[in-house]
Amino acid sequence: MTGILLKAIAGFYYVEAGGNIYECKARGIFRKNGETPTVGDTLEFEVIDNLKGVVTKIMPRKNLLVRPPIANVDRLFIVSSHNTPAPNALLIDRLTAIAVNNDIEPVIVFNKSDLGQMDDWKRLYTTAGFKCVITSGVSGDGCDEIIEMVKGKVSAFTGNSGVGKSSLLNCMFPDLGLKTGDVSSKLGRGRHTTRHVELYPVCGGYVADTPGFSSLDIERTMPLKKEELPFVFPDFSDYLGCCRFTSCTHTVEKGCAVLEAVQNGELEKSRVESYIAIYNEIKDIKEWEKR
Ligand SMILES: Nc1nc2c(ncn2[C@@H]2O[C@H](COP(=O)(O)OP(=O)(O)O)[C@@H](O)[C@H]2O)c(=O)[nH]1
Ligand SMILES: [Mg+2]
Ligand SMILES: [Zn+2]
Repeated sequence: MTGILLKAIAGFYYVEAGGNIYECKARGIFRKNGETPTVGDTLEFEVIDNLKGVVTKIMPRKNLLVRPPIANVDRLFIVSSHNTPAPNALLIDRLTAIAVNNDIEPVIVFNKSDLGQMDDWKRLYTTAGFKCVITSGVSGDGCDEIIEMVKGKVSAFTGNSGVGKSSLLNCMFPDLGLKTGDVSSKLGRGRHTTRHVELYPVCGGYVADTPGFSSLDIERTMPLKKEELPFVFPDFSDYLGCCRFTSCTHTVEKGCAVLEAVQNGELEKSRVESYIAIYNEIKDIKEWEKR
């Protein structure tokens, strides 16, 4: 049998196949290989008794995000909110870069529309070529649009604590009953640091509510080469190859087509600022590791 891994708890793997959930153990070979079945994996397993089984094989992955660990993601919903906390362009830009680098389609969500308008944010990222949705987990604004995008796909929801990821998922799929809360509460702090990830089957697709990626996790576990960075900014593509120097890093150079596009108002300044910030971090990590 083959199925999709929904959650892994204490050595048990819960695999969905044909509408059933099988509680599986993994064969020792995985430990020897250094392979770990990861939520989102397609697994081959043998049924040993009713709804119990043994995982025998991990099918090849389309992609693998490391922290939180989740495999085979089709769409990454990058959630920000009107306030508490307000959108952070650098974080959004990091997450879109990770998504593009992993062959995942990013969708940028601006939540809590009941608290104020976020049209400028939506315009910025729509212009940069990304799908954007304005939502509210309170009024239900934009939820239909997201439900359409979730159908038949594996989707992960990420973004800072408190932006309303769990509330939004509950609003769309009330059966999930995810915990939501006040970020500043004591309980909230502990809960948001968890790395537990679970996939929930919803309308022919699967969604995961993630605790979010910290920027440290991104730098350490999903390294991007600085040479590859321009290519995970899809809005830069028209300008790449048009700079005066073929070795242009698009950070400080004279005759840089990317920097000129910012001057001309063709490229969003904040996008290029994020690019430069990430470029400099990557460069520094590389140098630090060489020592
Ligand atoms: N006004 C408003 N508050 C929201 C909305 N979505 C979530 N919240 C509140 O924001 C806080 C954090 O929500 P939660 O779903 O736990 O955020 P998460 O950490 O991203 O999962 C809670 O107090 C929610 O009630 C929304 O669309 N509008
Ligand atoms: Mg949450
Ligand atoms: Zn350049």
